[in-house]
Amino acid sequence: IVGGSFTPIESHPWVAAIFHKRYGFLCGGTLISPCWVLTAAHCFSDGEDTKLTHLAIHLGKSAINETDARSEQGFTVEKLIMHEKYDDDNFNNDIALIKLKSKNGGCAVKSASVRVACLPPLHTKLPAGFTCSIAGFGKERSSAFQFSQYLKHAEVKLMSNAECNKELYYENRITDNMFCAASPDWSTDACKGDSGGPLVCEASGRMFLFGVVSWGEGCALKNKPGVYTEVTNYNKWIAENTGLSEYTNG
Ligand code: 4AZ
Repeated sequence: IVGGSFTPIESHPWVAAIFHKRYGFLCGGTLISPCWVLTAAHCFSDGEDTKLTHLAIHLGKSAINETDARSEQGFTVEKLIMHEKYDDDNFNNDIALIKLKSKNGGCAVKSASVRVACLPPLHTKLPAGFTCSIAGFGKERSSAFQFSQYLKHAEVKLMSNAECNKELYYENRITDNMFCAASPDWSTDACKGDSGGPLVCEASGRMFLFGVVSWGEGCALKNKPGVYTEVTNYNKWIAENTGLSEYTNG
């Protein structure tokens, strides 16, 4: 995250950190039920080549290079489901599900640092200008060599797709499965490593997962908003693939 501020995991307890056992930190994710993490498909764009045994998922983590045994819960991956229509060329349908597996057979246990995020009610559309929050361990500047040592969060404002598809911004590259968000002074944005992580918005006193960090040109560049996967388009896909009976828990 460029700009914004450091935040304890307790403020974003649904944040998951996805690691590759060889390459280190890979992507963010969001815990949407005790056994399932929602993330971005492009994190695994080598597709079948991502060996599930190479992945590790950590919940309750505030620092990328430190393990806090009191707050953390670690998992391996039982299943990785990439959206069958994910398009590597334009990042359309950039969404994937991870089923967690632990040694004792259980999944995530609710605590102050581990909690699920709500999926928004079907077809909820928030207005342009609405303020939402992003969180992740991504780079603090595009030029940084390393990811952020600590979890960060920042506020961004939603943009309409009509606006974001203008020539000044992304000239018709924003599909109906994406939306844009940015800070009005272009000082704050998601960056490399924040991919897969949450954009949550408060509605009726609760935080709902509306977006998955997907792509953008650079980070915090003028007229180049962050682009997010539109989670409300996937309630049915999520329900079918997780077997969670409800389309929404909102
Ligand atoms: C990335 O490379 C990335 N500014 C993610 C988000 C954004 C840019 C790049 C948005 O994972």
